[in-house]
Amino acid sequence: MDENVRFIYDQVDRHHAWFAKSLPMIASENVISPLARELLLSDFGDRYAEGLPGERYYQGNAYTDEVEIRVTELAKALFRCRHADPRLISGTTANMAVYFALMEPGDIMTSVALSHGAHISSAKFGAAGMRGVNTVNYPFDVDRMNIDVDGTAKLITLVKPKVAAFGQSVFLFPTPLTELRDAFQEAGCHVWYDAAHVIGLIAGGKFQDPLREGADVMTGSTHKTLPGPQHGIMLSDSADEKFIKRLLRAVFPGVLSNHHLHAMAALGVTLAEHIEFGRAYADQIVRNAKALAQALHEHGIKVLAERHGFTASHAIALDVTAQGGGAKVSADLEKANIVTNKNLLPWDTSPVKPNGVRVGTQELTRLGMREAQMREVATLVARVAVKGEDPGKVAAEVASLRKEFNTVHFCFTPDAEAHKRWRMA
Ligand code: DSN
Repeated sequence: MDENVRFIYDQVDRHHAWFAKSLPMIASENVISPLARELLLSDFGDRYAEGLPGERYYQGNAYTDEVEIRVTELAKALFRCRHADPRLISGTTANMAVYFALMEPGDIMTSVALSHGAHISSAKFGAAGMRGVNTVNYPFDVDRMNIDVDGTAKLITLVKPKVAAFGQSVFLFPTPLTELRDAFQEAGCHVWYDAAHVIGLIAGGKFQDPLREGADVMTGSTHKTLPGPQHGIMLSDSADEKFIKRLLRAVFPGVLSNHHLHAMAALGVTLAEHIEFGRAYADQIVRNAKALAQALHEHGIKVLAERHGFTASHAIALDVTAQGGGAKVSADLEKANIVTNKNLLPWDTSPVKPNGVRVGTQELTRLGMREAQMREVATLVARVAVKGEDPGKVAAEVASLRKEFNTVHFCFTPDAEAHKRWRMA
């Protein structure tokens, strides 16, 4: 085998072996189901399909069109909405499409600040700023780890933004959209909810229901609490055809040419699986997050929003200032094969030296772990982060815990004959 090819295959093999004995707890990741994964290898990934089914710029889309129509219907059913666009190739691309559809350079958008957990695509130096959009941030209630409702209502009424944007990457509690309805009306603004982190919880009937609470448009990635392929989605329940047309045109030709048909097909499987298993999955994710937070708190780690039950989502935020800071703790945990990320806390002043660690339970839940395992995970984390034990020693116990949890749950069982028919030999 060519040396470069060998090298790349070797690294991927090593990565697989590493993750098989690790505790993956990055809040933005997940593992795809076997049936969905299989589709990522299909010939759909070699094809082009610009535009909408039946109105393509390429021939050869007979079956990809059928799939896209079905995936769109599944998304509309799961999210109970009139419009779904499964062509977005990522959450950030979906967000860029919102900027193209609803904002012009110079417009004002109100949004959550980065230090309060917002995503980089809403930042001045991210996609928002690059579209020329001026952002004004909401006041934040650090104790509740949520926007301050009264201050936010006042700000929206005063600033009258073109778009009021919501959504976070450290997304612990539902956004009080209903309470802000009057402010939206007074400002005459569009309401956009970036659901990337919590979209699987929303679909599973947990967290909140933004499209019923005042959001005109909801975007998301499809590989976090919705455990699908790395892809994106845009949803709206608006009955305004002109508004939907603006969204559609912003997706194509705005931010997309082709749209990664293999991932779109895999997303269809994920949506079908979430219709079947999503409620149970979302419920267990949140239970696990609460159990993990409580156990870490009992081990002496400062978990944010203690007075409010720590979290209502898949994620928890740890203040590890006392343990040496986010960079040190996440690096030490990685040596024990516990994979997390350092994260800014609301009061952090240096983005390169954050004092937080963000943790998510969606992937461990997908692997079948429940509250009892969360308590074991908390003990392993504390042995490294609080007691300063040798991470190498802890890694052996991480591997032994992981041994019992190595299959993907909350998904259909593959039918060996059906799904391997078209596979290349
Ligand atoms: N930056 C990702 C996260 O980890 O939240 C989302 O794109």
